[in-house]
Amino acid sequence: HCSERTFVAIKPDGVHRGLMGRIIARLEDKGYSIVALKLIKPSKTLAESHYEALQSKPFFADLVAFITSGPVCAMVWEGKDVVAQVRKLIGNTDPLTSAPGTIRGDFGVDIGRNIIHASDSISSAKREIELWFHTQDLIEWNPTLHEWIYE
Ligand code: YYY
Ligand code: MG
Repeated sequence: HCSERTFVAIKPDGVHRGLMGRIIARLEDKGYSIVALKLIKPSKTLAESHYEALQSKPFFADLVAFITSGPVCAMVWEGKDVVAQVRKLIGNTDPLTSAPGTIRGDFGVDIGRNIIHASDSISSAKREIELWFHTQDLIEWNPTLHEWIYE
């Protein structure tokens, strides 16, 4: 029940603004477990592959320049329905329409500085985890709190 995984990245604005700890705390507080974490200055190739579906968008070059400026806090999180639930926790793409209480709704103003990325489907999660991490860097562990989070 808790083997679903998602890729989450705190973007350079979130790292520069000192939001890493608070964002990680929100995901821990919800009941999800962290499987991998690294601070990385992504290459242009990595950023372009990550956002390959947006290649034709007018903001693509700015988006890639922003992400590659680094640092990015890249993570994998695990738990029941984690893909959809983390999308809910981060809020709408445009912080002006993301609900208060969401990460983007609480911490962001501008769509091009919306703090955080999270995979939008199970298939994109799989693709993004493989793109950002080696299999051996995904840590298998058994949080003892699971007994109090899952029935
Ligand atoms: O998945 P999500 O991040 O919520 O939105 P996407 O539509 O995948 O766009 C990725 C990324 O691109 C978004 O987080 C900010 C940026 N962006 C932008 O700068 N301007 C837009 N009009 C749309 C997206
Ligand atoms: Mg997206």
